[in-house]
Amino acid sequence: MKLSQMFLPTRKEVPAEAEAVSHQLMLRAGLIRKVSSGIYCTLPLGYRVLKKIQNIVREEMDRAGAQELLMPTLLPAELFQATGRWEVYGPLMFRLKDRNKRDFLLGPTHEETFTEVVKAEIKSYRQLPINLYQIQNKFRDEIRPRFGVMRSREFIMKDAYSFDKDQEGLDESYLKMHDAYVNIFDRCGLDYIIVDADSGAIGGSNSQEFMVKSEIGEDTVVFCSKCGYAANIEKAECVREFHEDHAEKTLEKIYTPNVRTIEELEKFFEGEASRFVKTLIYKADDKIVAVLVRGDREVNEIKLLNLLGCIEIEMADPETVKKITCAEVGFAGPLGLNIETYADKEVQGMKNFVVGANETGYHYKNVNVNRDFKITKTSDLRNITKEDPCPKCGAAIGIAQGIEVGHIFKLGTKYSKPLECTYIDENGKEQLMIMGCYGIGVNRTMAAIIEQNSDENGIIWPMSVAPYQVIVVPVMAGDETQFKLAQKIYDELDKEGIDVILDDRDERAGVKFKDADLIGIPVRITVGKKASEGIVEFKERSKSDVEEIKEEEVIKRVKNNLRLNNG
Ligand code: 9G3
Repeated sequence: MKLSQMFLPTRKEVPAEAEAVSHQLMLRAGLIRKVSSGIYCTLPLGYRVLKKIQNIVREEMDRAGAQELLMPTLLPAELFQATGRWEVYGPLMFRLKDRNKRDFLLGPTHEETFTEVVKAEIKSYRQLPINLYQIQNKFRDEIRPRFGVMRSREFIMKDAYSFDKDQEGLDESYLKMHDAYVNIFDRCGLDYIIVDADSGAIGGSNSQEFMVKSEIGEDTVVFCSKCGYAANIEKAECVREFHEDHAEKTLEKIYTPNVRTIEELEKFFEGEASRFVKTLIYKADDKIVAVLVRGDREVNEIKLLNLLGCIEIEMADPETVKKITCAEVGFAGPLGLNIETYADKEVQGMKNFVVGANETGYHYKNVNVNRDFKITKTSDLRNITKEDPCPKCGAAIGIAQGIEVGHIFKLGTKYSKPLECTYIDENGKEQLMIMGCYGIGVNRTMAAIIEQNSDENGIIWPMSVAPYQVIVVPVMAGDETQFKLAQKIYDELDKEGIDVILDDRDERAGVKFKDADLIGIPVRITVGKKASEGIVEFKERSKSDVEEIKEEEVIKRVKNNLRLNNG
């Protein structure tokens, strides 16, 4: 490919709306362009990377015995109505009607679709196990698309579904997928950890996430360097028991004008945040509930979601809070609330604490559970903190941000049961198939690779996914000797089947070098003033040193480099 002919709109300036490095670089390096909020087009250079990632996924999935197929993205509502997911996913699901006013959706995931197809065609235990997968666009109407393709409303997912006779079979299929994912992310050059994760609304027994450590990761990972425990904070258990056994003091209502936040409460009452209990009002699907946690804690919304068994929760808006508590935000408390009240188990163990009085300008002090208000249910509802012990071995834990690039689930009969996906076993008895499902975010994987492989000059593609493996740069535009030698080297590399690009643009050397660094091609062959002596420069994007080599050595050096970098 010649750069002068390539549709490669690189940009110098960093777009204001791009916060994440990968988002900035994907725009500047001409890999993607935004079409609408959370909707991107992938330009030629970016698409070459996506295809390489998809091929790595394909090779490893096929090697693990999975079979690729392609489902429609346009799905009939009946599929999701059969599992009750048509209603519950609410605004997250893109819905539309066809010309006959029939309900359809754009597929956010395909459990139902795969299960229906397998149910229709597989009858006997002899046909099991089977693992089917696709690489296809998914649609989810995210509330807050952000970080470019990291959280978008249309994205490419590899989604696989395994069907087994029994639990042991699923355990085997799951392990094969686990190992395939290790190969995939290793070959993509990613530094990741595998964490226990919440299975959420998708349900099923347990799941694991493949997390790429990055400070812009939306997920928070808890890990113990002593015992190897690693879990998404959504799932990490707070195991420390907490119990105060002071005598219960008399309840007092205190005038606390304009004291709303925990900090203001700490100043007013000269106590620390652990003496207060926050009352947060949540909208859980269409129910309003109160959630209590100690003043210095955070509600873990996934733990809350699982406790309430609903699909979507969000903090109630100020109007609702005012209506429910008859007070401005900041004065909410559990006393006299006639809504379900859920408390983190730490609150259960507290004595004589402070809460809002459900009256603007007032708080209660010396509040005690049971005497002053009832808790509907107590549960571990808070986020683990660095001060908490490892849930597994009690040692100190670490907490870091991560980007989820893969997620594998043991589903059991979560979908085969409602859809009656059964087979006839060895004894002629009808049995439910036991399922697993396995996802990889392809665009997100590309962005995560950039997050972990870039510097101030741009992207540093690992050879295995680089859009081109070599860029040949003649330095002096218009210098016959240099252009001829550059063209010769380009042709030889091309003939060897190496992905090579020639920067034949009529540009200054500085611009060419800057662009080569920005788009992150792993190897640069520079043809400069020593071209007349048959000498060129060999430079790796990931290293600073530049080596002069004879033009006859180029093919060998490049092939050597590809071998070393599993290109
Ligand atoms: C929906 C909508 C959004 C969703 C889902 C369903 C996430 C949904 C979870 C999964 C689980 C696995 C197969 C591949 C691996 C991940 N967002 N999930 O089920 F209707 Cl609108 O997608 N699916």
